[in-house]
Amino acid sequence: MDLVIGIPAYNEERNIASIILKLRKITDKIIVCNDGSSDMTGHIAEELGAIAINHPKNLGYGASIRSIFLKAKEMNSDVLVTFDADGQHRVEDIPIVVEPIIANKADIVIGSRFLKNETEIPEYRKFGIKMITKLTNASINENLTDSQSGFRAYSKKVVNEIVPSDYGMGVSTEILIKASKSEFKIAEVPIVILYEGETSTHNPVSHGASVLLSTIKYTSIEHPLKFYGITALVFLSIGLSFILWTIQTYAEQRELITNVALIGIGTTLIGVVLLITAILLYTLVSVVRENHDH
Ligand SMILES: Nc1nc2c(ncn2[C@@H]2O[C@H](COP(=O)(O)OP(=O)(O)OP(=O)(O)O)[C@@H](O)[C@H]2O)c(=O)[nH]1
Ligand SMILES: [Mg+2]
Repeated sequence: MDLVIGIPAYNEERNIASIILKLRKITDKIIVCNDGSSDMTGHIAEELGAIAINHPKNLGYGASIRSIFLKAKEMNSDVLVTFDADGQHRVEDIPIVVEPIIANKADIVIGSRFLKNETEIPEYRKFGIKMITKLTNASINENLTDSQSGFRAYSKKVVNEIVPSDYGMGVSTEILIKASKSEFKIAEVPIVILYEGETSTHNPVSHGASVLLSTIKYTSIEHPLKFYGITALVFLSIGLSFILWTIQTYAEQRELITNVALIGIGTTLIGVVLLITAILLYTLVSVVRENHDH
């Protein structure tokens, strides 16, 4: 079996050397996508014999996953494993993540951080990842525990067919949605995530918010009528009941409660905008899909 390992790396000079040296015991096909680092990441990767892709500037995690996918496709390997550069993933977990692909049981295998109890992820991160995973599950009809893990294995079929396009952390969800559309089988296996010292590249709040937003983007575009339509109906019914309340009190007491009226009008307007969005998006998505199929 021909295995290639892809590492997205941004300013990881502290960890990248030891990771490459450990991975070389498993395969000599190691792609490091150095995403415009301002440190020695790229040099170290090249010196240690990794296949280095250098982005001229920092484009984002997803852009690196895209570059890694394209390179792996060109190399025509049997399995692609994506592995973080910050030292949080264990090299000894790689065979576990690869196994279901070799056994032909899955096309994508996610190394889940939530299937073993010994993981020590901070509570706020757990909460965010679980919420985003729930949203992703609802959209692709799966029952995953960790849609955001960067430790994954992909079969040759997946690498040949899927071209990731999200430049940010939203790429994890994007790939799953595309995989689900192509009816690829997604499996999960337990991995251990290490939290030792400072490993995060991004501020957790902005990181969480941007992943949440892109997840909403991907899932809402799949079902625009459901997503925006239901929200619109909620706003409209609240808005209209406030307006009715205003009319009723006016009829009974000849008195206008301005606050209630304003809330009513405001909420109704938001509802109308959402309803229009739902219809527009639904039409747009249908037209695009039709053109796509022909
Ligand atoms: N190419 C690229 N890689 C990045 C970027 N930001 C982070 N990474 C890499 O993506 C991997 C995961 O990044 P982290 O910031 O640790 O994200 P995380 O593991 O989801 O979050 P933590 O739980 O805080 O560690 C590491 O290998 C980083 O080097 C970026 O802007 N570009
Ligand atoms: Mg990390």
